[in-house]
Amino acid sequence: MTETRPKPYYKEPSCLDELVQTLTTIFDSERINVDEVRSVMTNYKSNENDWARFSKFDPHRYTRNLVDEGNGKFNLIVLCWGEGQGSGIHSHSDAHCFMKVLEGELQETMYAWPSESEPDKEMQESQKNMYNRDEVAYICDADGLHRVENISHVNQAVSLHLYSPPFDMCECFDQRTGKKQKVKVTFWSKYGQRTHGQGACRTPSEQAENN
Ligand code: 2CO
Ligand code: FE2
Repeated sequence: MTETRPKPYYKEPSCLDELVQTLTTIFDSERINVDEVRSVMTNYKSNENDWARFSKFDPHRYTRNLVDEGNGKFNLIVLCWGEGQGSGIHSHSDAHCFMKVLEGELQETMYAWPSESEPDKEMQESQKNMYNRDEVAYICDADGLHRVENISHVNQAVSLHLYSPPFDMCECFDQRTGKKQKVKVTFWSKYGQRTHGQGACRTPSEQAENN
């Protein structure tokens, strides 16, 4: 079949506000083209002046800072990763997940979903990817699970995440057994203002401490 819809052209966003506007236009439509979103996010060139007000670090874990709610269609979030901080292994609640590095470098380790017929088995790593400034990663539940880490001991990292549809629960997995637990994900700040949530996809030991 031939494609009848003309391919829309989105000019390079010159700042974060322009990126938000373009994303809002794209997500207004029912069908999302993953490559289109990825290329628009890649074309925005990270400028700290745009995102400094969302960049907030916590000494204990990475933070999630809400930038925009995309007219209810997506959440755009700045995540701040201190040296050595990372997430547990998690899913994405049937949402598209785009992750663009704004500063530093992030390592993504992907895992296959644990098999229900083989409980208590160590989870299988399927891929490791490094992402540098301005690169954009994509994952959805059909691709598997991941953990994201700032493995640097000297540099912080900051990333911009788009989740569509927005979600506030995800599943966290224990690497050794594949056992999962539902976790609420919240925001460390919203629109630059501090909130009082914990905020992260937690590792199993963090969950044990707080639950
Ligand atoms: N999904 C994690 C979170 O929103 C970050 S890893 O990149 O998707 O907390
Ligand atoms: Fe994730």
